[in-house]
Amino acid sequence: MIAKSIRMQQGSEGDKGGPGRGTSVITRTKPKTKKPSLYRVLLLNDDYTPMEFVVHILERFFQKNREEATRIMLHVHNHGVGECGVFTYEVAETKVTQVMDFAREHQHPLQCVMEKK
Ligand code: TYC
Repeated sequence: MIAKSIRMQQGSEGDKGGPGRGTSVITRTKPKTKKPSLYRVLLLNDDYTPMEFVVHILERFFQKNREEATRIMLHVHNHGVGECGVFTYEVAETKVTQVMDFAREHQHPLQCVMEKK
């Protein structure tokens, strides 16, 4: 976002610091509060990963309770894809890596991806 509100400060003789006469600095008056872009972390369905393993992933890495984890797992199973959560870029990237590493360790073909909202 581009700051809309700026104010001119004129330098003058006798100033403690800052620019001298005839020079100026622009000072931001409005707090800069850029909202970070958000990313969905998605699980993809496959025919081989056990349902219970997917529920465990959702509990362990996405802090879902058993009921919510089961609901999301069944949604992915029935629709092919489903949302585990929405995070900033670095957090989403970490979740995807954690899930992919854990699935690979257990030799399941589960796929986890992120997409910009
Ligand atoms: N389709 C899998 C099965 O029938 C279960 C499953 C659900 C797999 C969700 C992946 O992301 C997934 N065992």
